[in-house]
Amino acid sequence: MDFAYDDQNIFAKILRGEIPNATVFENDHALAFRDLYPQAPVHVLVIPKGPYMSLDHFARDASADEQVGFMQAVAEVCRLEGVEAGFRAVANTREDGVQEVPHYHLHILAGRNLGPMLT
Ligand code: DGP
Repeated sequence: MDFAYDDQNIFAKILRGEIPNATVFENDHALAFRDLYPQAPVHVLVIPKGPYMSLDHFARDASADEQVGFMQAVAEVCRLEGVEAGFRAVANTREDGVQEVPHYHLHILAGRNLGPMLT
């Protein structure tokens, strides 16, 4: 699998500070910010700071520190957003997964019953 990364994608621009975002949490390896088009009362995107285009790219090539830092950011988002009743984590991937932005991001959705996963 060739994971070509396009550094002109919108989330790369957010990471470079070229586009504003509503930050929820940030650490050395990840940034979490609110989705511009929320589909639930809580809709946060967690992205790695490194140039990874998808979940499988990140899982294959990111260092252990990057992967731990990313998951710690997920845990912090859950804590800060108070998702005791539950949440859904989604990583849309490439064409069939209908991924719009080619920088790996995990959607964290919560705050209402999200219904069945597949439609
Ligand atoms: P997807 O690639 O299909 O998993 O979803 C991309 C998500 O990114 C979508 O829910 C809308 C969100 N989004 C797109 N552009 C921006 C932006 O400029 N800022 C923020 N905060 N979210 C964005």
